[in-house]
Amino acid sequence: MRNLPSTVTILSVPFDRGATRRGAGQGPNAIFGSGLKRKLDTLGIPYRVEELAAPPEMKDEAHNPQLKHVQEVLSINELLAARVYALAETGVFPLVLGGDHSIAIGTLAGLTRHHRNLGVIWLDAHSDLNTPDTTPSGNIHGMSLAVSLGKGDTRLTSIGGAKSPIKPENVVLIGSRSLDQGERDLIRQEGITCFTMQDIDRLGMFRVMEEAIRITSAGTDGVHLSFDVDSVDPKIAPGTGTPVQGGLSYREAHLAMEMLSESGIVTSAEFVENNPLLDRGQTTSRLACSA
Ligand code: 4U7
Ligand code: MN
Ligand code: MN
Ligand code: MN
Repeated sequence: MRNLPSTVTILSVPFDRGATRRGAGQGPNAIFGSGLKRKLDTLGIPYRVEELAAPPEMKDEAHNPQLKHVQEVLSINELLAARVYALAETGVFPLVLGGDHSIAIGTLAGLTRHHRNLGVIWLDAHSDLNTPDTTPSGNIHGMSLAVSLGKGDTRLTSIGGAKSPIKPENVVLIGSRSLDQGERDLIRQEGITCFTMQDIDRLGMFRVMEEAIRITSAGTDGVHLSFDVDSVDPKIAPGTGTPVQGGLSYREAHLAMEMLSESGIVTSAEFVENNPLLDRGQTTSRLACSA
C-alpha cells in the first residue's frame, strides 16, 4: 500500500555555494534527465515544476573562512523559505531538488513557519550539525541541521522570519558515519536520535525505519524527509561531493523510501548533494528517480 501525495510542486534549486566542490548545482537537471517526470506520470501524481534562480556570484567582501559564501547562502535560502512556506500553506507537497545541503536551511525555515511541530528524518553520511565555531571546513552545507535547530550564525537562523526552530526530540539521523567532534557533542547534549551505520548493521534497516517513523510522527503535525544522496554507499551513488565508504545499500535506501511511503507521514522532501559531474553513468540520479 502506498500513500501518494495529491499534488506536488518540484522546486529545483541549482545552488552549490554551500560546498567546496561545484557541480551539485546541476543536480536538478540531472534528475530530470534521468526521468523524474516520467516516474511521477506513471504514478499518476500531478506536479508542477519551478526553478529558483541561483543568486549571482558575489564578491565575498567580508570573507569569513568559518562561513564561506554566506551572502549567497542567505539569498537563495530566503527565496526558498518563502516558496516552501507558500506551498505548504496551500496544501501542496514541496519536493525540493538540490543543490548542496545548505538549502535545507531555507526548506526547513519555510516549513517551520507552517508546521508548529515538525518531525525531520535526516538521511546522510554526515549530521550537518556544525556551527561556525566547530566547522572543520567553513562550508555551510555542513551546518544546515544545526541552523534549523536554532544554532549558529544569527543571519542564518533568522532566515524566513520569526518561527520556532525544529525540536531536537523530533529529529532522527540515519546512516551517520562521519561525525565531527562538535557534532557528536551536540547530538549528545540535545538528545538527538542517531542511527549510525553500525546501528543499521545490528538492527537492520526495517527496525531502524520503524523507530524513525514512530519518533518523528509522535505528536508532530508533519514530517520532512531530507535525503542527502551521500547516505547511500558511494559504490552505488558515486555522484556526490563528500562521499564516505560503508553507506546504505541500494535495497536499504529503497526499503527506507518504501516504508516512508507506506507510513503516509511524509509531508515534504528534499534530495540534495547529487553531483552529476562526479556521477559515473548517472547512477546517482537514476537512483533518485527509482524509489
Ligand atoms: B553534507 C564536514 F568536515 N562535516 O562540516 C564539514 F567532514 O551536506 C562535511 O552532509 C559536511 O554533504 C558534509 O565540512 C555536508 C566535514
Ligand atoms: Mn548533508
Ligand atoms: Mn552528507
Ligand atoms: Mn522502491
